[in-house]
Amino acid sequence: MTTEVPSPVNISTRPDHEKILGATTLHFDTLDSTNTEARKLANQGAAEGVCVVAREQTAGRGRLGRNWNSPAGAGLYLSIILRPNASPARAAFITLAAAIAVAETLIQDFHTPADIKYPNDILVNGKKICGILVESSITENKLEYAILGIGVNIAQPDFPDELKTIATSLRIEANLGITPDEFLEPLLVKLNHWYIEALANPAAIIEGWQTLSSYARDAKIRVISNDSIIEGTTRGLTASGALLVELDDGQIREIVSGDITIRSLESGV
Ligand code: BT5
Repeated sequence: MTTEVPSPVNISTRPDHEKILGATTLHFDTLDSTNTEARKLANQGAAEGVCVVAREQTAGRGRLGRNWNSPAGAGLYLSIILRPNASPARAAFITLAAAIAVAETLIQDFHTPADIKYPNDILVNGKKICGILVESSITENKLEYAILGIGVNIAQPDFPDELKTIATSLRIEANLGITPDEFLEPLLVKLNHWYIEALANPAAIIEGWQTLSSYARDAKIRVISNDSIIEGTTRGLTASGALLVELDDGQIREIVSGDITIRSLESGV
């Protein structure tokens, strides 16, 4: 029995790109998940910065195996291999750095008001336009590699019923007729910048994230995790990237990204 191995339809290189991320980009037509493909390449020794892009994903995923809706040509689906010389704890900064890069691209390059919800959602007008999934490979307490997966809704005119009230796209919000590839270029520039900051100057990530997120400070939220629900008011990020929440009785809790869902008690988003 032979199994079909997907192969890229195009490989673009940016030789004059002084930066690392996306210096080589493999473009696929259909993949199950760009994160799975990037992980396979990383296990085969692919270099830091190799970027995998698919026009369509048949099994795009979010955290804990949740589904990421990935119709052909409508969204940007990309995964980048990262090999930071850093401790596993630094992976949290990669998620925060990527969120800043996506939000800045929406705001600066496409004039679309973007907000960041801890830990991994980018929202426009209260609906999710982008999700980020960082999957790490850790050996002997060292980060061997991390796969940074980003899905951005670009050209969807609408969404399936189950996503209609929570998802949006650049086309819906800004009425822009751009393609996923046109979003990729400015995004890579910002990802390069913020990835370098995540490794060299994490305080800049904390600062940048807090500036862009309306959830960072004084937001009344509910935090839902596997075993508990708490409500309180946000009090910024710690130096290690956890979200501080003050409960009604004045106690302060540190929320670490993991599998949590946050809802605003004011807007419900
Ligand atoms: C995420 O998970 O938000 C991370 C999504 C990462 C997707 C990228 S695409 C490229 C790369 N390859 C992959 O296979 N994945 C990454 P989470 O926080 O668990 O949110 C998932 C939830 O978002 C789902 O349960 C739905 O409720 C919702 N959702 C699914 N598809 C969506 C879409 N296209 N737009 C907005 N929301 C969506």
